[in-house]
Amino acid sequence: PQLIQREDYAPFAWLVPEVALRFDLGIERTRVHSALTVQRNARANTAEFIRLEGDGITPLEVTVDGEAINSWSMDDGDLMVPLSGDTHQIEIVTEIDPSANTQLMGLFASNGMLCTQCEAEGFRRITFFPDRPDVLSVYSVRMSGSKDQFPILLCNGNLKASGERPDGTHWAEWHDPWPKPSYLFALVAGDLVANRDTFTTSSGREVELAIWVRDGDLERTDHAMDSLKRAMKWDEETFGREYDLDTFNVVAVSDFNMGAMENKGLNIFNTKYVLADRATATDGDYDAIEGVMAHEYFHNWSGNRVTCRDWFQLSLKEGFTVLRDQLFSQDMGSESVKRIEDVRVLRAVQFPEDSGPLAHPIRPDSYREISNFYTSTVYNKGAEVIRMMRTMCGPERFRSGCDLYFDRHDGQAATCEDFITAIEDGAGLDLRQFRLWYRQAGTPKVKVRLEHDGDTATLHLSQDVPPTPGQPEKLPVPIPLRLALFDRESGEHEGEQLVILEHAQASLTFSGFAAPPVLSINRGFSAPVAIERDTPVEDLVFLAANDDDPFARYEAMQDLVVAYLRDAASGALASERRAAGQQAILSAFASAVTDEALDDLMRGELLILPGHSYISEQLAVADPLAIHQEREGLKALLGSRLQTEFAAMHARASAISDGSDAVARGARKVKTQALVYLAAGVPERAKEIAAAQYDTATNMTDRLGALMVLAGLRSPERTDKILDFYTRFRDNPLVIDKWFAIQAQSLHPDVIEHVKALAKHPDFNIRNPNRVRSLFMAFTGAPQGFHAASGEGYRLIADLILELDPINPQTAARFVAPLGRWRRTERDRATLMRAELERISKAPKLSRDTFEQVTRSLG
Ligand code: HT7
Ligand code: ZN
Repeated sequence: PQLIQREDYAPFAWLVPEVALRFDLGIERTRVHSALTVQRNARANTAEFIRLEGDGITPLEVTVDGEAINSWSMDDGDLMVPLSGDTHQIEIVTEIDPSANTQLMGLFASNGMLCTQCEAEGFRRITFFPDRPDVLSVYSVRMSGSKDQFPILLCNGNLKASGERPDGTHWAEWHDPWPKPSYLFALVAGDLVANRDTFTTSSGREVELAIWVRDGDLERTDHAMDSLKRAMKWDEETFGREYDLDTFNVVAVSDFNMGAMENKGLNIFNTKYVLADRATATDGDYDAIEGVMAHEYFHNWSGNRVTCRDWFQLSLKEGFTVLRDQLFSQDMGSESVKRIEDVRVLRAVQFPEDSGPLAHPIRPDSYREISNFYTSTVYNKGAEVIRMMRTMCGPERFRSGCDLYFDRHDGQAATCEDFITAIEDGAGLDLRQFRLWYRQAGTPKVKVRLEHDGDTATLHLSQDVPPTPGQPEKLPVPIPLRLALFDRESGEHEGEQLVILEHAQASLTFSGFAAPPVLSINRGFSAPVAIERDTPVEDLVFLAANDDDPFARYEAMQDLVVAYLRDAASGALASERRAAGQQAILSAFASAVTDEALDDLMRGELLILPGHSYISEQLAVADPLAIHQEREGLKALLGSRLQTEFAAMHARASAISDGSDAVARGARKVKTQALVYLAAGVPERAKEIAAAQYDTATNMTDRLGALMVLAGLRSPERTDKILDFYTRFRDNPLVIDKWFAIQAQSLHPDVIEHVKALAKHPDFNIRNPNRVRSLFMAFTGAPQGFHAASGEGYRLIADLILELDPINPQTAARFVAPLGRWRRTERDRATLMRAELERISKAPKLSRDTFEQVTRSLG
């Protein structure tokens, strides 16, 4: 497959100001008539042809200016139409079979309904078109089909007319006045019901809101609707962005490759991010729905009104929109807890990506299949990079920069460079060197050393951006570090400072410290970097107890545990240091459990141990089983030594009444945390408490928390509750996804056997991405199974990739990354992982998606 390079960008030779589409809808046969008004683009090179991209379709008729032509040709799936004048009308007829579309890209059938997914390059599977984001058109669409089968017909924009015919069909005409690229096109046809509401915008326009679901799911859409209205209001207040159509439709589908899609005026969502009630969705699900609902809505400006010039600019819309949804969720709940959660995801997913074979800059330089670049780097690191700009100029100036960006580029397909320039101009920042964050991959490492002499503390900082594939040499990047120096006696500091480390090294002096202060650095995680510091254990204990920045307090606890587990897992911990490390961790955890000044949501965060992947990141080459055993050993130690405290915390939290407020949510969070530690330390006791929590649960958070703990234990309660859970929820696919995931990611020693059996369960369906992810992606997070010394875990994932690739390549390719970490894994396992990648690479016919990921991973 061809390598597409950022440097090769050239504007398209033609403009397509208007598109008229006609769909005769059928599950097995949909006929598409498309009429394009095309004009020569004065800003591009002239061409004698127009290339209209196609993927797996054939033209049944082609006319130019009303005349059928035969002079068209096909080139690699694309339709080439010769054109001699400056303006033409091209009409093309295609026919597609949505029921055969297992890739879920383009027009596909899901549970008897028809829907589309066009980002990034799905529109070309519907009709021939310049399927690139810099071609913006005004769309008029007429849809028709059986009224029985598809009583609801939805498309982008506003409904203009509708009607019925005597033959049992009906039709609807939609018009979207906002020029948009083809990736934002959407249609839905099906038997759906709506939760309807309205929103009055700040300028007084009333917008009709509707969330469309299957009959029976309606009562689980209220939280999604509330989240949408909160997001609309927040975007007006915080970014001055108002909605711009008369209607905003959201449709939930159960077969979907990603979380959701921001099509103009017609967002399509994975049911996972729409449906919730307390009995079937966890607190985490509620938060995710709020976040994704906001994210897609925010795209209306950051993505739709201002879109991307080409797919290399993906982070322009995704990084910015993730930042916007993160800030929204911070404002809706606990700012510090949300920040900690976001950093946890970044370090668990993006840091490993940045240090592995798939590392790429937030603005990549090349790709073969763009779907492979919808990554944590583009999304989450992209958001961190923009967050740093905000940190450096402050929220008000950042807002001015964003206002300028939206004003300047409204209606355009823009670049990351355009965004940076607008922030520079609007916020008054100099971002010349900062642009390197867009060009360079790799997580910068910042070494920190604090010296004390007389009354002066000197802070030595140095940075190093590690080499990544194709980028052996790196330049220093500007790194904004929020820091404070604490007086040990008073436990206070004299104010926080923002230091920008611009060069490879810097030393800063601070006077007025008669005794060595305690350094708190990268507070609030002001920069997405790895801090390397030899902080004495007593300083970490001090910060864990005293830091007034909640993130830094969490970080001190994490550092304490990470240093211990890193050294323990690499066999570098002599028994004395081991005992001292354990003691420090025990006392930090004991104070976190009992500190009355902490709220439970924050307490729950402090009690989460650093994840397996983050600990692996600390080691050049990691032994996954050693990390797993040490981590479980530490949990057991904490669970047995703090058994009384955890049991008391569980009992206290259990007495807090059920609800959706922060207190009740915090209580649920620490209850599960208590169970996690008790299960590791005193399993017999934990079984009883967990079984009781399961039986008396009135909400999914409690029930699933208890089940998760039981799933890792050998016990009759495990069998009993797993069966009970299935029986209770067998009719709810989203809950059955949880049932698969809980078993696949469990700590149980027989997890591989469980996964093999679950893959044969009648409810397993390889065509449903949610189900595949809940079984197999969850399994890659069970180190004792995925990294089994026999290599069976790796084999299982490789087999899945090979089976799934012809069905749904986009989803299959996502499973390559866990195998791709072989270089950073202990030698014997590395050999096994590599062998599986090679086996995949030899498959006779691999998709572009999987081929690219496997090649990069072996490279
Ligand atoms: N912008 C959306 C991306 C997306 C997507 C990409 C490739 C294949 C399927 C997809 N579904 C949605 C999601 C978002 O970031 O909002
Ligand atoms: Zn997005």
